[in-house]
Amino acid sequence: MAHFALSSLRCALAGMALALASQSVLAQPLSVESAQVRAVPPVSTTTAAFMVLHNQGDSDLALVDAQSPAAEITELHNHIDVDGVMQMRQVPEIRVPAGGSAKLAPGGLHLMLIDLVAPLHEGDEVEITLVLDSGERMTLAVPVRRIEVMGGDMSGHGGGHQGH
Ligand SMILES: [Cu+2]
Repeated sequence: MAHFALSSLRCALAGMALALASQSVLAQPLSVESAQVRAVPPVSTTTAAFMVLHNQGDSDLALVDAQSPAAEITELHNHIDVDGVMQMRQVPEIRVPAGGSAKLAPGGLHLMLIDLVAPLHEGDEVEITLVLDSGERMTLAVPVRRIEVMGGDMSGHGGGHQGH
């Protein structure tokens, strides 16, 4: 009996190891298009990153966090209309429906890079890691580009980040 119990325990452990191994080789359901970071003057300590997220998977996914060595803080943001004034708000996640996409663009959803560790120059590449609700991560090398702003400048950003 003791022998039987031991071998079934081994079997369970082997099964667990197999499950972990197969999880780590799952194909990434997310692909990223047109990623770019806005070039800002050297005096600016914040900037934004834009991209289009495509979900080729069968189930909805969500971007829940982003990290970059180029900034002390990276947040997920959206612009909302408050009494006719566009304001930036931090959002807990950016959902990407199965078979669909989410567009991060000026005036809407974006990744906010706060407290840049060094000035960004046009043509530089910024490393950004996207963290999904599944725990999967995807690291991108995102080019810094000059991006025209629709509807005013980024002056709303300063007031939106009190406490940093
Ligand atoms: Cu922002």
